[in-house]
Amino acid sequence: AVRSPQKVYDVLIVGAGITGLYQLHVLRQQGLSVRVLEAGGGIGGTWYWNRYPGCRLDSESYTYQYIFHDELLAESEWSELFAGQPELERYINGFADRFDLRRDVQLDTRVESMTFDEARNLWTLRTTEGEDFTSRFVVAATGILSAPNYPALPGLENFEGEIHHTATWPHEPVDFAGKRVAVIGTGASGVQIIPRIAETAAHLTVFQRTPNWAVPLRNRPLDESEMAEIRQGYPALFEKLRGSSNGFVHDWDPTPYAEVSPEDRESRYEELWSRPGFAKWFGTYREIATDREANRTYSAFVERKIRERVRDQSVADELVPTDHPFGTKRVPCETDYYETYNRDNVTLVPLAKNPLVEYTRTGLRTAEGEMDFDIIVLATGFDAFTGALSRIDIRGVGGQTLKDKWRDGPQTYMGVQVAGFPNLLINGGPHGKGGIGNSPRCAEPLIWWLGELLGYMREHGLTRVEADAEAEKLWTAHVNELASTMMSSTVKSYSFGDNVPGKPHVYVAYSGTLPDFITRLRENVESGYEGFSLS
Ligand code: NA7
Repeated sequence: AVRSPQKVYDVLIVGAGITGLYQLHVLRQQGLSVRVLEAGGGIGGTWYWNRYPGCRLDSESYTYQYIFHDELLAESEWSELFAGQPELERYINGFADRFDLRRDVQLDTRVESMTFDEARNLWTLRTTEGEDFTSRFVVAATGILSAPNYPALPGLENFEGEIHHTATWPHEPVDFAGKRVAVIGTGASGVQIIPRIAETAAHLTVFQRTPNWAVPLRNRPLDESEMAEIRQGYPALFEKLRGSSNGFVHDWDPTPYAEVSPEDRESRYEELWSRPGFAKWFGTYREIATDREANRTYSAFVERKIRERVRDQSVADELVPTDHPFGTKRVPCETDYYETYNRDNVTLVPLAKNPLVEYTRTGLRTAEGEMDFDIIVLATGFDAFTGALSRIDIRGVGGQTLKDKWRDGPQTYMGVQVAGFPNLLINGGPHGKGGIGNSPRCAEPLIWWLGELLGYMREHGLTRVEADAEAEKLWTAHVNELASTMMSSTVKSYSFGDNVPGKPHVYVAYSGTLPDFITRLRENVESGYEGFSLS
């Protein structure tokens, strides 16, 4: 085919989610030519794709919004303490309109490959439609939980009913009324959608591979006077978030666990339990995350709370996790989740006892026999941290693919670059802080750093940045060493790749704290980008 000469952008950003859009704004303000390529039919990333009933934040709404613009903050209105997907999607669209971002975003454009031209220091991105885009730099804002994970269950082509993954939910509402519905998966998405489906379905069958320690979200509406009060407190709040481990308003209680009497401990647990959101996770004694004995008392407390809510204790037996201590996997927040199992129209199937075998024409076959369903919902999560990038055919120096380089686990420098892949910059992938915890809070420091770096390179006429192999080796070792000390390193989770068949058991997240990461980035700028070769 004849191709017209390519416009060369300064930067192509892949992904128009919360991170990519703000990155666009920052880089464009520096006068760089930027284009955002977005696979979705709309902007918003997570809040565009995950449109399933019950989808909402587990971070307090006002801690999650963009915080860099005073006017935007002065106008901020949140209808609920934990906003639902529709409100978040509206918010992100409002943000894009306000800063006129849409003109530089191309929707329905999925990047299939990225190829680095060593002679010219340029990347060419090809879309699934065969369109090419060329740029000096690429920022991958592709998200840490964006590549859907499907069960490796045969026979999908035979199933004649409706089937939906929570992360690719259709725009037309799915009508569960009077239907026989299956949900596979009981992670953060599963516990949100399960109670909502149960409200109207004729029958809901939940297939659970591993139970989770879900805690009550305690969502509620926010009225104008409370919002006004919240706005008053913004400067102090944002300072607090920047100083917290993961950008949450809740942070560990440093009181030494051993100094608290069992009675005081118990009343502290009760007090935390009455509070909204992650207070029940990150508001506990720090040692609950590090010390098995401390953890045991809290896990026992949460177990009691679960059992109080489930009428049939043999069902409760299945719902209480036995494979992992509280907090060693992502703790889902729920509303009416456990009560859902008291309903006559809901059945829990523990897969350890009755594994799934295949899809059939009319439903699912388990070891015990066939079950018919009108609708199957896959709440089976994501190929986390690495999936979004390893699903793109990314070719760096010498034609090496990123997928190959990461075959035995990711290698990065600060999560932002990979040796052998110059000018490719990642915000929200393995080993970095971007997208972790309270996502916008944790992505912002890297958005800032990338702005500094690209501004600096332009000022100095530099066209190539690449992480040093040695820096990458040290950072990768640092990430793995931090991870090895955590209690969660003994547990199977998506942070170690365990949920995806064939993925190596290697830590793919990053467990350093937000303030530490911010300090590193600052020092990195001051040092003239130590660990990176600029030319
Ligand atoms: P999660 O948290 O990864 O949960 C996925 C769930 O699906 C989890 O219960 C998995 O069990 C289960 N799963 C995955 N594959 C299968 C197969 N093949 N068979 C049966 N069950 C399976 O994803 P979510 O979407 O809920 O949440 C992801 C993040 O999004 C969350 O952390 C929030 O930050 C937002 P497993 O535990 O792996 O045994």
